Amino acid sequence: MQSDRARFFAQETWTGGVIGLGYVGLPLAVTMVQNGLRAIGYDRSQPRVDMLNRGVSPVEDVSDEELQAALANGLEITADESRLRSADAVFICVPSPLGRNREPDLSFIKSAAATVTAVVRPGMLISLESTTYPGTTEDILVPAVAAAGLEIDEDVYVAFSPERVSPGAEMKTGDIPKVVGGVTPQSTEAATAAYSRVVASVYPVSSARTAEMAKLLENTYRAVNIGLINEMAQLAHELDISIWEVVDAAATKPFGFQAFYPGPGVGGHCIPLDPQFLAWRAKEANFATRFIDLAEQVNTKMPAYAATRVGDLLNREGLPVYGTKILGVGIAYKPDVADDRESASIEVLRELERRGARISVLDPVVGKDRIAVHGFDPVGKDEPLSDFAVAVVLTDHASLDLKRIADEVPVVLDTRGAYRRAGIDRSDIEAL
Ligand code: SAJ
Repeated sequence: MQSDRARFFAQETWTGGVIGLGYVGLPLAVTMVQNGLRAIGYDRSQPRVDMLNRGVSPVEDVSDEELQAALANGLEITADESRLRSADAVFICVPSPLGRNREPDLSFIKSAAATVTAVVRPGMLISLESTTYPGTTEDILVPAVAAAGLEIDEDVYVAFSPERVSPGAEMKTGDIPKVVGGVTPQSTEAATAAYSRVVASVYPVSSARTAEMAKLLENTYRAVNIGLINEMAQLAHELDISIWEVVDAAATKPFGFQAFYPGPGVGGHCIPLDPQFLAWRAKEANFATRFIDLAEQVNTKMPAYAATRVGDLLNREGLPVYGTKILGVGIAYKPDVADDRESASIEVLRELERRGARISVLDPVVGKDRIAVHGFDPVGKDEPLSDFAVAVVLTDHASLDLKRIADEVPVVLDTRGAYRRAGIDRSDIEAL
Protein backbone atom coordinates (compact mmCIF):
# COMPACT_ATOMS: atom_id res chain seq x y z
CA MET A 1 0.00 0.00 0.00
CA GLN A 2 1.65 3.22 -1.18
CA SER A 3 1.93 5.91 1.50
CA ASP A 4 0.15 9.19 0.89
CA ARG A 5 3.45 10.98 0.29
CA ALA A 6 4.65 8.39 -2.19
CA ARG A 7 1.30 8.72 -3.95
CA PHE A 8 1.81 12.49 -4.07
CA PHE A 9 5.20 12.10 -5.77
CA ALA A 10 3.75 9.47 -8.09
CA GLN A 11 0.72 11.43 -9.19
CA GLU A 12 0.94 15.17 -8.53
CA THR A 13 2.82 17.88 -10.41
CA TRP A 14 5.45 18.63 -7.80
CA THR A 15 8.43 20.93 -7.71
CA GLY A 16 11.94 19.53 -7.58
CA GLY A 17 14.76 21.60 -6.11
CA VAL A 18 18.30 20.90 -7.30
CA ILE A 19 21.36 21.99 -5.33
CA GLY A 20 24.36 22.31 -7.67
CA LEU A 21 23.90 23.03 -11.38
CA GLY A 22 26.88 21.20 -12.86
CA TYR A 23 27.10 18.22 -15.22
CA VAL A 24 24.73 16.25 -12.94
CA GLY A 25 22.34 18.84 -11.49
CA LEU A 26 21.55 20.83 -14.61
CA PRO A 27 20.54 17.80 -16.73
CA LEU A 28 18.42 16.55 -13.79
CA ALA A 29 16.60 19.90 -13.42
CA VAL A 30 15.98 20.16 -17.19
CA THR A 31 14.78 16.53 -17.35
CA MET A 32 12.26 17.18 -14.55
CA VAL A 33 10.76 20.06 -16.53
CA GLN A 34 10.79 18.00 -19.73
CA ASN A 35 8.66 15.50 -17.79
CA GLY A 36 6.05 18.09 -16.84
CA LEU A 37 7.36 18.90 -13.36
CA ARG A 38 8.56 22.22 -12.07
CA ALA A 39 12.18 22.71 -11.00
CA ILE A 40 14.10 25.24 -8.94
CA GLY A 41 17.79 25.02 -9.72
CA TYR A 42 20.01 26.51 -7.02
CA ASP A 43 23.70 27.23 -7.36
CA ARG A 44 25.79 29.38 -5.05
CA SER A 45 27.75 30.76 -8.03
CA GLN A 46 25.97 33.94 -9.11
CA PRO A 47 27.94 34.11 -12.40
CA ARG A 48 26.84 30.56 -13.25
CA VAL A 49 23.23 31.45 -12.33
CA ASP A 50 23.42 34.57 -14.49
CA MET A 51 24.81 32.59 -17.44
CA LEU A 52 22.08 29.96 -17.09
CA ASN A 53 19.37 32.61 -16.87
CA ARG A 54 20.73 34.03 -20.13
CA GLY A 55 19.97 30.63 -21.63
CA VAL A 56 23.62 29.65 -21.99
CA SER A 57 24.48 26.14 -20.88
CA PRO A 58 28.02 25.40 -19.63
CA VAL A 59 27.18 21.67 -19.55
CA GLU A 60 27.89 19.60 -22.69
CA ASP A 61 24.87 17.35 -22.13
CA VAL A 62 22.37 20.25 -22.03
CA SER A 63 22.10 22.39 -25.16
CA ASP A 64 21.28 26.08 -24.98
CA GLU A 65 18.00 25.29 -26.73
CA GLU A 66 17.07 22.62 -24.14
CA LEU A 67 17.91 25.06 -21.32
CA GLN A 68 15.92 27.87 -22.90
CA ALA A 69 12.91 25.61 -23.41
CA ALA A 70 13.09 24.50 -19.76
CA LEU A 71 13.35 28.12 -18.60
CA ALA A 72 10.16 28.82 -20.54
CA ASN A 73 8.37 25.78 -19.10
CA GLY A 74 8.86 25.78 -15.36
CA LEU A 75 12.59 25.87 -14.61
CA GLU A 76 13.68 28.60 -12.21
CA ILE A 77 17.40 29.20 -11.74
CA THR A 78 18.50 31.06 -8.63
CA ALA A 79 21.40 31.82 -6.29
CA ASP A 80 18.94 32.35 -3.44
CA GLU A 81 18.81 29.11 -1.43
CA SER A 82 15.60 30.18 0.32
CA ARG A 83 13.73 29.59 -2.96
CA LEU A 84 14.20 25.87 -2.29
CA ARG A 85 11.56 26.17 0.45
CA SER A 86 9.01 26.00 -2.37
CA ALA A 87 10.30 22.61 -3.48
CA ASP A 88 8.62 19.30 -2.60
CA ALA A 89 11.84 17.38 -3.17
CA VAL A 90 15.47 18.50 -3.04
CA PHE A 91 18.20 16.70 -5.02
CA ILE A 92 21.80 17.33 -3.98
CA CYS A 93 24.18 17.28 -6.94
CA VAL A 94 27.33 18.91 -5.60
CA PRO A 95 30.99 17.92 -6.11
CA SER A 96 32.54 15.29 -3.88
CA PRO A 97 36.28 15.55 -4.56
CA LEU A 98 39.16 13.95 -2.70
CA GLY A 99 41.30 15.97 -0.30
CA ARG A 100 45.08 16.40 -0.38
CA ASN A 101 45.63 12.99 1.20
CA ARG A 102 43.12 11.19 -1.06
CA GLU A 103 40.52 11.31 1.73
CA PRO A 104 36.87 12.17 0.95
CA ASP A 105 36.25 15.92 0.93
CA LEU A 106 32.63 16.23 2.03
CA SER A 107 32.72 20.01 2.40
CA PHE A 108 30.32 20.54 -0.52
CA ILE A 109 27.91 17.88 0.76
CA LYS A 110 28.05 19.40 4.24
CA SER A 111 27.35 22.83 2.81
CA ALA A 112 24.36 21.43 0.93
CA ALA A 113 23.20 19.75 4.16
CA ALA A 114 23.26 23.13 5.87
CA THR A 115 21.07 24.46 3.06
CA VAL A 116 18.71 21.52 3.63
CA THR A 117 18.50 22.41 7.33
CA ALA A 118 17.60 25.96 6.33
CA VAL A 119 14.88 25.08 3.83
CA VAL A 120 13.51 21.64 4.73
CA ARG A 121 9.84 21.44 5.61
CA PRO A 122 7.37 18.63 6.37
CA GLY A 123 6.64 16.36 3.42
CA MET A 124 9.93 17.07 1.68
CA LEU A 125 12.08 14.37 0.05
CA ILE A 126 15.83 14.89 0.25
CA SER A 127 17.98 12.84 -2.14
CA LEU A 128 21.78 12.91 -2.27
CA GLU A 129 23.29 12.12 -5.68
CA SER A 130 26.93 13.03 -5.10
CA THR A 131 29.28 10.04 -5.10
CA THR A 132 30.45 9.24 -1.59
CA TYR A 133 31.33 6.42 0.81
CA PRO A 134 28.63 4.12 2.26
CA GLY A 135 27.05 5.74 5.32
CA THR A 136 27.33 9.39 4.24
CA THR A 137 23.60 9.92 3.72
CA GLU A 138 22.83 8.65 7.21
CA ASP A 139 25.81 10.45 8.77
CA ILE A 140 25.17 13.87 7.24
CA LEU A 141 21.64 14.26 5.90
CA VAL A 142 19.69 12.61 8.72
CA PRO A 143 21.28 14.98 11.29
CA ALA A 144 20.67 17.91 8.93
CA VAL A 145 16.95 17.11 8.94
CA ALA A 146 16.94 16.55 12.71
CA ALA A 147 18.63 19.95 13.16
CA ALA A 148 15.49 21.47 11.63
CA GLY A 149 13.43 19.64 14.25
CA LEU A 150 11.96 17.18 11.73
CA GLU A 151 11.66 13.39 11.90
CA ILE A 152 12.45 10.90 9.18
CA ASP A 153 9.26 9.33 7.74
CA GLU A 154 7.09 11.34 10.11
CA ASP A 155 7.90 14.57 8.29
CA VAL A 156 10.72 14.08 5.80
CA TYR A 157 12.13 11.34 3.55
CA VAL A 158 15.86 10.89 2.93
CA ALA A 159 17.54 8.79 0.24
CA PHE A 160 20.64 8.30 -1.89
CA SER A 161 20.53 7.87 -5.64
CA PRO A 162 23.84 7.76 -7.49
CA GLU A 163 24.31 9.92 -10.57
CA ARG A 164 25.11 7.98 -13.73
CA VAL A 165 25.93 10.82 -16.10
CA SER A 166 28.43 9.82 -18.73
CA PRO A 167 29.88 13.00 -20.20
CA GLY A 168 29.71 13.05 -23.95
CA ALA A 169 27.69 9.85 -24.21
CA GLU A 170 24.49 9.63 -26.23
CA MET A 171 22.20 8.51 -23.39
CA LYS A 172 20.23 11.29 -21.73
CA THR A 173 19.53 11.49 -17.99
CA GLY A 174 15.95 10.25 -18.39
CA ASP A 175 17.04 7.09 -20.22
CA ILE A 176 19.58 5.87 -17.66
CA PRO A 177 18.25 3.45 -14.99
CA LYS A 178 18.49 4.91 -11.50
CA VAL A 179 19.31 3.05 -8.27
CA VAL A 180 17.48 4.49 -5.25
CA GLY A 181 17.97 3.65 -1.57
CA GLY A 182 16.23 5.36 1.36
CA VAL A 183 17.40 5.56 4.97
CA THR A 184 14.09 3.83 5.75
CA PRO A 185 11.63 1.77 3.66
CA GLN A 186 9.20 4.68 3.50
CA SER A 187 11.98 6.94 2.29
CA THR A 188 12.84 4.38 -0.39
CA GLU A 189 9.19 4.30 -1.43
CA ALA A 190 8.87 8.09 -1.62
CA ALA A 191 12.16 8.47 -3.52
CA THR A 192 11.25 5.67 -5.93
CA ALA A 193 7.91 7.37 -6.66
CA ALA A 194 9.62 10.72 -7.26
CA TYR A 195 12.39 9.41 -9.52
CA SER A 196 9.85 7.37 -11.47
CA ARG A 197 8.52 10.69 -12.76
CA VAL A 198 11.96 11.72 -14.02
CA VAL A 199 13.70 8.61 -15.37
CA ALA A 200 12.39 5.65 -17.33
CA SER A 201 13.63 2.98 -14.94
CA VAL A 202 14.12 3.08 -11.16
CA TYR A 203 15.76 0.27 -9.19
CA PRO A 204 14.99 0.51 -5.44
CA VAL A 205 17.39 -1.09 -2.96
CA SER A 206 17.02 -1.73 0.75
CA SER A 207 19.10 1.16 2.09
CA ALA A 208 20.97 4.35 1.25
CA ARG A 209 24.31 2.70 1.96
CA THR A 210 23.48 -0.09 -0.51
CA ALA A 211 22.91 2.57 -3.18
CA GLU A 212 26.12 4.38 -2.16
CA MET A 213 28.10 1.13 -2.43
CA ALA A 214 26.50 0.18 -5.76
CA LYS A 215 27.81 3.37 -7.34
CA LEU A 216 31.30 2.77 -6.02
CA LEU A 217 31.26 -0.83 -7.26
CA GLU A 218 30.31 0.39 -10.76
CA ASN A 219 33.36 2.61 -11.04
CA THR A 220 35.73 0.42 -9.03
CA TYR A 221 34.92 -2.32 -11.53
CA ARG A 222 36.11 0.00 -14.31
CA ALA A 223 39.24 1.16 -12.51
CA VAL A 224 40.31 -2.41 -11.66
CA ASN A 225 39.71 -3.71 -15.18
CA ILE A 226 41.53 -0.76 -16.71
CA GLY A 227 44.40 -1.48 -14.32
CA LEU A 228 44.37 -5.12 -15.41
CA ILE A 229 44.56 -4.30 -19.10
CA ASN A 230 47.25 -1.67 -18.50
CA GLU A 231 49.37 -4.32 -16.79
CA MET A 232 48.59 -6.81 -19.59
CA ALA A 233 49.69 -4.18 -22.13
CA GLN A 234 53.11 -3.87 -20.49
CA LEU A 235 53.51 -7.66 -20.40
CA ALA A 236 52.39 -8.01 -24.03
CA HIS A 237 54.98 -5.42 -25.10
CA GLU A 238 57.70 -7.44 -23.37
CA LEU A 239 56.50 -10.54 -25.22
CA ASP A 240 56.36 -8.65 -28.54
CA ILE A 241 52.61 -9.22 -28.76
CA SER A 242 50.01 -6.57 -29.74
CA ILE A 243 47.69 -6.13 -26.76
CA TRP A 244 45.20 -4.46 -29.11
CA GLU A 245 44.97 -7.57 -31.26
CA VAL A 246 44.71 -9.71 -28.11
CA VAL A 247 41.79 -7.66 -26.72
CA ASP A 248 39.97 -7.70 -30.05
CA ALA A 249 40.43 -11.47 -30.20
CA ALA A 250 39.22 -11.99 -26.62
CA ALA A 251 36.24 -9.73 -27.32
CA THR A 252 34.94 -12.22 -29.86
CA LYS A 253 33.86 -14.30 -26.86
CA PRO A 254 30.10 -13.65 -26.76
CA PHE A 255 29.87 -13.99 -22.98
CA GLY A 256 31.97 -13.51 -19.86
CA PHE A 257 34.32 -10.89 -21.27
CA GLN A 258 34.09 -7.10 -21.49
CA ALA A 259 36.78 -5.32 -23.48
CA PHE A 260 38.81 -2.67 -21.71
CA TYR A 261 41.68 -0.94 -23.46
CA PRO A 262 45.10 0.19 -22.25
CA GLY A 263 45.99 3.84 -22.31
CA PRO A 264 48.34 6.46 -20.88
CA GLY A 265 46.47 6.39 -17.55
CA VAL A 266 43.03 7.08 -16.12
CA GLY A 267 41.56 10.58 -16.10
CA GLY A 268 38.28 12.31 -15.37
CA HIS A 269 36.62 12.94 -12.05
CA CYS A 270 34.95 9.56 -11.61
CA ILE A 271 37.19 6.58 -12.20
CA PRO A 272 40.39 7.83 -10.52
CA LEU A 273 38.45 9.10 -7.51
CA ASP A 274 35.40 6.94 -6.80
CA PRO A 275 37.28 3.78 -5.76
CA GLN A 276 39.20 5.85 -3.22
CA PHE A 277 35.96 6.58 -1.34
CA LEU A 278 35.53 2.85 -0.87
CA ALA A 279 39.21 2.34 0.04
CA TRP A 280 39.00 5.13 2.60
CA ARG A 281 35.84 3.72 4.23
CA ALA A 282 37.35 0.22 4.18
CA LYS A 283 40.44 1.45 6.04
CA GLU A 284 38.09 2.89 8.70
CA ALA A 285 36.83 -0.69 9.08
CA ASN A 286 40.40 -2.09 9.11
CA PHE A 287 39.75 -3.75 5.77
CA ALA A 288 42.41 -3.76 3.01
CA THR A 289 41.02 -3.10 -0.48
CA ARG A 290 43.89 -4.72 -2.33
CA PHE A 291 42.34 -4.67 -5.81
CA ILE A 292 41.57 -0.94 -5.56
CA ASP A 293 45.05 -0.15 -4.29
CA LEU A 294 46.78 -2.29 -6.94
CA ALA A 295 44.68 -0.81 -9.77
CA GLU A 296 45.57 2.68 -8.59
CA GLN A 297 49.26 1.78 -8.49
CA VAL A 298 49.18 0.42 -12.03
CA ASN A 299 47.01 3.21 -13.46
CA THR A 300 48.93 6.08 -11.87
CA LYS A 301 52.21 4.67 -13.22
CA MET A 302 50.94 4.57 -16.82
CA PRO A 303 51.87 8.19 -17.68
CA ALA A 304 55.52 7.47 -16.79
CA TYR A 305 55.36 4.20 -18.71
CA ALA A 306 53.98 5.97 -21.79
CA ALA A 307 56.72 8.62 -21.51
CA THR A 308 59.34 5.88 -21.32
CA ARG A 309 57.93 4.30 -24.45
CA VAL A 310 58.29 7.66 -26.24
CA GLY A 311 61.89 7.82 -25.04
CA ASP A 312 62.52 4.30 -26.35
CA LEU A 313 61.11 5.29 -29.73
CA LEU A 314 63.35 8.36 -29.94
CA ASN A 315 66.30 6.27 -28.82
CA ARG A 316 65.74 3.96 -31.77
CA GLU A 317 65.93 7.06 -33.99
CA GLY A 318 69.18 8.09 -32.28
CA LEU A 319 67.48 11.05 -30.65
CA PRO A 320 67.42 12.13 -26.98
CA VAL A 321 64.24 13.20 -25.24
CA TYR A 322 66.11 16.25 -24.02
CA GLY A 323 65.54 19.24 -26.31
CA THR A 324 63.51 17.24 -28.84
CA LYS A 325 60.24 18.66 -30.20
CA ILE A 326 57.42 16.29 -29.32
CA LEU A 327 53.80 16.62 -30.45
CA GLY A 328 51.18 15.56 -27.92
CA VAL A 329 47.95 14.65 -29.71
CA GLY A 330 44.89 15.00 -27.48
CA ILE A 331 44.91 16.23 -23.87
CA ALA A 332 41.23 15.72 -22.99
CA TYR A 333 40.72 12.90 -20.46
CA LYS A 334 38.74 10.84 -22.94
CA PRO A 335 37.83 11.07 -26.62
CA ASP A 336 35.42 13.66 -28.02
CA VAL A 337 35.02 15.66 -24.82
CA ALA A 338 36.66 19.03 -24.17
CA ASP A 339 37.26 18.19 -20.50
CA ASP A 340 40.95 17.96 -19.60
CA ARG A 341 40.55 17.78 -15.81
CA GLU A 342 42.59 15.01 -14.20
CA SER A 343 43.75 14.04 -17.68
CA ALA A 344 46.44 11.35 -17.81
CA SER A 345 47.43 12.72 -21.23
CA ILE A 346 48.70 15.85 -19.54
CA GLU A 347 50.64 13.74 -17.03
CA VAL A 348 52.48 12.02 -19.89
CA LEU A 349 53.50 15.36 -21.36
CA ARG A 350 54.57 16.70 -17.97
CA GLU A 351 56.76 13.60 -17.57
CA LEU A 352 58.37 14.27 -20.96
CA GLU A 353 58.86 17.95 -20.04
CA ARG A 354 60.65 16.80 -16.88
CA ARG A 355 62.98 14.82 -19.15
CA GLY A 356 63.71 18.00 -21.13
CA ALA A 357 61.42 17.59 -24.13
CA ARG A 358 59.87 20.58 -25.89
CA ILE A 359 56.11 19.91 -25.94
CA SER A 360 53.50 21.15 -28.37
CA VAL A 361 49.91 19.98 -28.33
CA LEU A 362 47.29 19.39 -31.02
CA ASP A 363 43.79 18.95 -29.61
CA PRO A 364 41.03 20.39 -31.81
CA VAL A 365 38.34 19.58 -29.21
CA VAL A 366 39.99 21.18 -26.17
CA GLY A 367 41.20 24.12 -28.30
CA LYS A 368 44.35 26.24 -28.46
CA ASP A 369 43.47 28.64 -25.63
CA ARG A 370 43.00 25.85 -23.10
CA ILE A 371 46.18 24.11 -24.34
CA ALA A 372 48.12 27.34 -23.72
CA VAL A 373 46.70 27.53 -20.17
CA HIS A 374 48.60 24.34 -19.43
CA GLY A 375 51.82 25.97 -20.67
CA PHE A 376 52.06 23.83 -23.82
CA ASP A 377 52.65 25.32 -27.26
CA PRO A 378 49.27 24.96 -29.05
CA VAL A 379 49.23 23.60 -32.61
CA GLY A 380 46.35 24.50 -34.91
CA LYS A 381 44.29 21.82 -36.64
CA ASP A 382 45.87 22.46 -40.07
CA GLU A 383 49.35 23.64 -39.07
CA PRO A 384 52.35 21.74 -40.53
CA LEU A 385 53.77 19.03 -38.26
CA SER A 386 57.06 18.21 -39.93
CA ASP A 387 59.06 20.02 -37.21
CA PHE A 388 58.25 17.30 -34.66
CA ALA A 389 60.51 14.28 -34.19
CA VAL A 390 57.70 12.19 -32.70
CA ALA A 391 53.97 12.42 -32.14
CA VAL A 392 52.28 10.65 -29.24
CA VAL A 393 48.55 10.02 -29.61
CA LEU A 394 47.14 10.36 -26.09
CA THR A 395 43.42 11.01 -26.65
CA ASP A 396 41.85 9.66 -29.81
CA HIS A 397 39.25 12.26 -30.77
CA ALA A 398 37.21 11.19 -33.80
CA SER A 399 38.05 14.50 -35.49
CA LEU A 400 41.81 13.88 -35.60
CA ASP A 401 43.44 13.50 -39.04
CA LEU A 402 45.52 10.48 -38.03
CA LYS A 403 46.89 9.87 -41.54
CA ARG A 404 48.25 13.42 -41.85
CA ILE A 405 49.92 13.13 -38.44
CA ALA A 406 51.64 9.88 -39.47
CA ASP A 407 52.53 11.29 -42.90
CA GLU A 408 54.16 14.43 -41.52
CA VAL A 409 55.77 13.24 -38.26
CA PRO A 410 58.56 10.61 -38.68
CA VAL A 411 57.42 8.32 -35.85
CA VAL A 412 54.21 8.00 -33.84
CA LEU A 413 53.48 6.33 -30.50
CA ASP A 414 49.79 5.50 -30.40
CA THR A 415 48.68 4.94 -26.76
CA ARG A 416 45.05 4.41 -27.72
CA GLY A 417 45.01 1.89 -30.56
CA ALA A 418 43.55 4.66 -32.73
CA TYR A 419 45.49 3.72 -35.88
CA ARG A 420 44.47 0.09 -35.60
CA ARG A 421 40.82 1.10 -35.34
CA ALA A 422 41.34 3.40 -38.34
CA GLY A 423 42.81 0.48 -40.32
CA ILE A 424 46.18 2.24 -40.70
CA ASP A 425 49.07 -0.18 -40.19
CA ARG A 426 52.56 1.25 -40.85
CA SER A 427 56.06 0.52 -39.61
CA ASP A 428 56.52 4.15 -38.45
CA ILE A 429 53.57 3.83 -36.06
CA GLU A 430 54.03 1.98 -32.77
CA ALA A 431 51.15 1.15 -30.42
CA LEU A 432 51.37 1.00 -26.64
N1 SAJ B 1 39.89 4.38 -19.93
C1 SAJ B 1 40.89 3.51 -20.32
N2 SAJ B 1 40.55 2.29 -20.80
C2 SAJ B 1 39.23 1.90 -20.89
C3 SAJ B 1 38.23 2.79 -20.48
C4 SAJ B 1 38.58 4.03 -20.00
O1 SAJ B 1 42.07 3.84 -20.25
O2 SAJ B 1 38.97 0.79 -21.36
C5 SAJ B 1 40.27 5.69 -19.39
C6 SAJ B 1 39.70 6.84 -20.20
O3 SAJ B 1 40.60 7.22 -21.22
C7 SAJ B 1 39.55 7.94 -19.14
C8 SAJ B 1 39.26 7.17 -17.87
O4 SAJ B 1 39.70 5.83 -18.10
O5 SAJ B 1 40.76 8.65 -19.01
C9 SAJ B 1 37.78 7.14 -17.50
O6 SAJ B 1 37.09 6.75 -18.65
P1 SAJ B 1 35.51 6.37 -18.60
O7 SAJ B 1 35.18 5.77 -19.92
O8 SAJ B 1 35.21 5.58 -17.40
O9 SAJ B 1 34.79 7.79 -18.58
P2 SAJ B 1 34.29 8.68 -17.37
O10 SAJ B 1 35.37 9.01 -16.42
O11 SAJ B 1 33.56 9.80 -18.00
O12 SAJ B 1 33.29 7.72 -16.60
C10 SAJ B 1 31.93 7.94 -16.63
C11 SAJ B 1 31.40 7.13 -15.49
N3 SAJ B 1 30.04 7.51 -15.27
C12 SAJ B 1 29.64 7.68 -13.99
O13 SAJ B 1 30.37 7.56 -13.04
C13 SAJ B 1 28.23 8.06 -13.82
C14 SAJ B 1 31.50 5.65 -15.80
O14 SAJ B 1 30.80 4.90 -14.81
C15 SAJ B 1 30.93 5.32 -17.15
O15 SAJ B 1 31.08 3.94 -17.41
C16 SAJ B 1 31.68 6.14 -18.19
O16 SAJ B 1 31.41 7.53 -17.90
C17 SAJ B 1 31.20 5.81 -19.59
O17 SAJ B 1 31.07 4.58 -19.86
O18 SAJ B 1 31.06 6.73 -20.37
